[in-house]
Amino acid sequence: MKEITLYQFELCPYCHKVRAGLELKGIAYRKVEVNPMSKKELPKLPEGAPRKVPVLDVDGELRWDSTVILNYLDEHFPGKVRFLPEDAALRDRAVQVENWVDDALTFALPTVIYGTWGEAAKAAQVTARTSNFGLLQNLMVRAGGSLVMHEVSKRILKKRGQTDGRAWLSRELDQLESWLGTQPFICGEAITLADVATHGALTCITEFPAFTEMMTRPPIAAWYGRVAAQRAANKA
Ligand SMILES: N[C@@H](CCC(=O)N[C@@H](CS)C(=O)NCC(=O)O)C(=O)O
Repeated sequence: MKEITLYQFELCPYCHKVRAGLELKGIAYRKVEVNPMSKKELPKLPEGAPRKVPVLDVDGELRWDSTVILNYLDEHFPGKVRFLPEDAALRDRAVQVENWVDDALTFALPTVIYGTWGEAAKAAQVTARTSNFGLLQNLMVRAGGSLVMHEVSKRILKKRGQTDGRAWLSRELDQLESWLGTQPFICGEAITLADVATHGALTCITEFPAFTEMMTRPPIAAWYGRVAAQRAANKA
C-alpha cells in the first residue's frame, strides 16, 4: 500500500478539496498541519514550486496544487468514484465548476471565516485544536494567524469589489443552486470532480455561522448531506 501524506492548513479550502478527493476514492492518508507562518513542516520542494499547501507526498513523490493533485488521484487511483465523467459535456461542466471553486468560492470563503473578529477567534480555535503544534507555536499561530487572515480577508473583499462576505457567498451559492437544479449531484446522477471540489471547499466553513446559513437552502443542504454520506461511506 502506498504511503500518503497531506501537508495542509486546517482552514484551507484547497486542502479540503484534496481531502474530499482522498476520502471519496477511499485512499488512506496521514495529515500534517503546517504552521502558516513558518511553514517549517513542509517537505523540501523543488525549486520554483510555491511554498503553499496542499502538498501531497505519495511514497516520497511530491505534488502540489489541488487541481493537479485531484487529476493525479483520478488517473492513478480509479477507486470508488471517477472524478471526470466519460461524457464530454458532463466533463466540461465538471471542469467549469472546479474552475468556479478555484476562482470564486475559495476567495469568498476566507471572508466568512475571518471576516469578523468573532469569526477570526473561532478560526484560531479550530486551527489550535486540530494542529500538532507545541504550546508556544500554537499561541503564536492563534494570535498571529488570525490577525493576518483578518487583514487578508479585508483585502480580498476590496480587490473583488465586495463589501460583505456573507452576501457574496450567498450569491455564489445561488450559482451552485442553479447548477444543482433538482439533480442529486452537480453534474447529474453521479458524483464528479464538481462535487469533490465544491463540497471539499465548503467543508472548511462547517463551524462558522455562514454554514448554518447555507444549510437553510434545502437543495444545497440535501446535496451537502448526500456527498458527506458518500465521503463517510468510502473513507478508508
Ligand atoms: N492554486 C493552489 C492554491 C494554494 C493556496 O493558495 N494555498 C494557500 C492556503 S489556502 C497557501 O498555502 N498560502 C500560503 C502563502 O501564500 O504563503 C491550489 O489549488 O492548491
